[in-house]
Amino acid sequence: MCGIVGAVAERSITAVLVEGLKRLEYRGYDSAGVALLDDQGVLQRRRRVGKVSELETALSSEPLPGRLGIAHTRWATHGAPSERNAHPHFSGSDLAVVHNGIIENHEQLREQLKGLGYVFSSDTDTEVIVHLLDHKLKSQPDLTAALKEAVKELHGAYGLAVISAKQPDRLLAARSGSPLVIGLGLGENFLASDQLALRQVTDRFMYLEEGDIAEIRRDSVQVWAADGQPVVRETVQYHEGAEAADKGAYRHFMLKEIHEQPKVVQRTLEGRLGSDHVLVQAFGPLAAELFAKVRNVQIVACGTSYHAGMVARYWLEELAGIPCQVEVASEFRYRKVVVQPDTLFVSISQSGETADTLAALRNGKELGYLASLAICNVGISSLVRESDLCLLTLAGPEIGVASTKAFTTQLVALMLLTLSLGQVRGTLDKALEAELVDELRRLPTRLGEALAMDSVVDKISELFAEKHHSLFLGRGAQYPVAMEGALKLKEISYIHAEAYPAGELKHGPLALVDSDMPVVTVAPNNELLEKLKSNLQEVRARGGELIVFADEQAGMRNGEGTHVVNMPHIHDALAPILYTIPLQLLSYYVAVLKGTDVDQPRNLAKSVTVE
Ligand code: HGA
Repeated sequence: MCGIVGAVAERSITAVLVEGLKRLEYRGYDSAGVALLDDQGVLQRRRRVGKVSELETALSSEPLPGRLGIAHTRWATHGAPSERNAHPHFSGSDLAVVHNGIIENHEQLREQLKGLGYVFSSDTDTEVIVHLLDHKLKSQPDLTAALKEAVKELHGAYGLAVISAKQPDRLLAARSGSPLVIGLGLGENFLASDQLALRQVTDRFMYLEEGDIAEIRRDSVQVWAADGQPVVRETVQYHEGAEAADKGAYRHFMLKEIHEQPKVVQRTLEGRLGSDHVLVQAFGPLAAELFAKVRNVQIVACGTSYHAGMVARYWLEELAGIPCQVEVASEFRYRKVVVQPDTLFVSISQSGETADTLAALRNGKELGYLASLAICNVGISSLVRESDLCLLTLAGPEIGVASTKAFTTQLVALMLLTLSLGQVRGTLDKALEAELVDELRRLPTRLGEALAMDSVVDKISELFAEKHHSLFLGRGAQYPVAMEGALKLKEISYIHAEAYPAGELKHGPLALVDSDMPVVTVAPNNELLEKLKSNLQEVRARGGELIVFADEQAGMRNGEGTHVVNMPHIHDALAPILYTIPLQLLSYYVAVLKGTDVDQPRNLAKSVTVE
């Protein structure tokens, strides 16, 4: 969501802050701002509505050099996106704060602070933090000590960066519920909400833990843990190629990430497959013992990750014979849940910082689940750290807001989970496991073949140019694939799209079908194909235009109002992964045709770290 960057150095760090914001812009982008201490010791800020480039333009016409500074890109939760609500927020002229997260008791604190004479200049929850800190400084003049006092009164989630003109030797950080990482330089140090923002200046990082407060000076870093005791956090050297944040020859990050799928799926499989079985140890040393006890699976996730969970439900029940429930995290976290004995709690999130999923995991831990497993793309995320087991999807940084390679690698990870559970519990036929392991090895090649249809799908996208609504249909494990296809189209082209299990069509949605309603269908060659063909006849009979992605062996032909795209043949169990590809390409090309902001669609943000 919002991005934070901070620096304390001997050189002017304005360019470092702006470059850091640009690298984080994919997470939230309604406004941006920077506060710097200039050489006269005056704290100054620039804030602009819109993208970081607006701020950059403002800074080039009115430069703002400084050696101590904080910066922010905002995705509003409290108060409209406007310049007065953009961070950094000030108290008086000496104290500045940027914040990721939500302060839940902001109304009560605002009233108290108003009573003390503070005047508010924004509608944000964040502004209470800076005035509260200023108030604490009156009785406790040391900035670090005052921050420790102030955070005790904050309820909710925060990642904070703080600077003061009166104590210009330090940059402060506080973490509770929103990630922060310190970047270690030589004679200069940095802070960010994601290490990606700092890859240009360092490859050494120190990740703050929940409840940590850090005092960052040019030549030292001191951290205190939640219990107030000094603590040393490990320094990690980061090796992932910095080029991941670059779109190379591609027009958009989304297209680049779609085309990366064969490579990242390959990477997610590496080291996890034996000759004819899945290596259960890939889930950690405790996995085999725990998996043997599993009798049920509860999956919790949001958005695209939820669709991955829905596919996994078909797999877990069909292939491994394990009952499975799947629920969106924002519902699960507030519901009274009855936990079946020996249930494995599985959370899925690209970032591992998704607020609803994290809260569901934390609640789940109180409810008596057998163990928790995170399927996640970020190894140092809260979700991974707080789960008993994890399997990382090795998709690399995903910059496009609409998730693509994170989804397919999640599916691969969930297939590995299905096969592992079936293997350990003895409910999966050994020959079938060996066959699927073989198919998984071939999957990157199959995905490459599906990607080769890029230009065919580009042509089909023209059918959507003037359309406002569409339907996506699938049966069995392809139903969640249809849901994911509809979500992608909504997210980036703003066309209303709904997904239905094809058999449900005649129970209502068929009433919507006419020549203005394209109907997209995924049709692998399985036992449901004949039934699906009948469903498609129902659509044609009402004049609906059909776009069918069908197995080359399914015998489906182009006809009037029916556009068939032949897909490479694949084992039915892996079809959901393959059929995702043309739907991603379709939404991408429709969005390009409509001229929308593909990588940063309106109203959305990457890594949803607020509730
Ligand atoms: N609540 C603050 C920060 C929002 C945020 O972290 N978004 O991801 C605001 O609305 O400014």
